Amino acid sequence: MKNIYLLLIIFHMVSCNNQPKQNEISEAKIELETENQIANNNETSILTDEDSYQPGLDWKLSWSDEFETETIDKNNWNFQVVEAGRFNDEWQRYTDSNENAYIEDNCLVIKAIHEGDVHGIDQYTSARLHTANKQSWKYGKIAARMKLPQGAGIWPAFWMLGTNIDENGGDTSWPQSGEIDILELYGSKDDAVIEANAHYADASGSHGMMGAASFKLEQGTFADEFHIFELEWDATRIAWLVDGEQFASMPITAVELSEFRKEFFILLNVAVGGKYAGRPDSTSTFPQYMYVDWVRVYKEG
Ligand SMILES: [Ca+2]
Repeated sequence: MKNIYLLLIIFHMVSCNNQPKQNEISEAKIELETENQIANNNETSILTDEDSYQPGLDWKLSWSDEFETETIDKNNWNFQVVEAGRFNDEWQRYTDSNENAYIEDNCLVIKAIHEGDVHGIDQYTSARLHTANKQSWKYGKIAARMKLPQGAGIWPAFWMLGTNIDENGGDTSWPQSGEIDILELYGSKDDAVIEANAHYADASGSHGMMGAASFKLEQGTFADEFHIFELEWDATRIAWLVDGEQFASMPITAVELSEFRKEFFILLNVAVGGKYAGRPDSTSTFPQYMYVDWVRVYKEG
């Protein structure tokens, strides 16, 4: 009962701008009481904060995975099974084990496990899931509600690659294939900061990039609670948002940016260690979890 009372106080505090009508308050009270009962019945629930996400009036849902299936939907996702060191000297091994990626409480969970007693290459397992050859998109709003892992050497990402990349059966090598990083978090740097970036081949065919653009939380870390990460993408520009706040954008009309005017697929992974991630050390805690409540794609119109 105490919890319900507290929730009602919180509800009144957060809704004071909207001045809800009496019947709305009653409905909310019933809803909160129900939620409280569910929470009491399932105290291990990872969905501890409310999802009030709205994509905006101009956006219509065209695809989503809400992760409400019992197991990861193979119509959407591939497991990339990769040995340690293959990408960026990363220390983890990516497996297709349900120890490293699974559904829990209507979330996709990617779990980075430290298997040994020492830190170093091939001492960890994790997962890298992608939609290549199953789902791909050109333009729209690509969004996910996620709670991120943290700590030295931990490098989670929600990102996209061009469908023509040779790594997945295409005819084009990176970076000509294009890469859009919706979010990367470098636990060795700051667990309160995520970075956006985009990679392409410049006019001479060399690796070009937007350059990392950062978003820093005013308080806490991205491991504390769920946040909404969005990419808005059309023929003229790409923009990055956290919880509705745009923090980066890049025009893509230049001839050498044609990479970004074609189909991309989505990736979700948690890397451990390596050239960019830094090194796990005695301050790192394992296992580390990345929770994805949903991934949605909206079309404008
Ligand atoms: Ca969900």
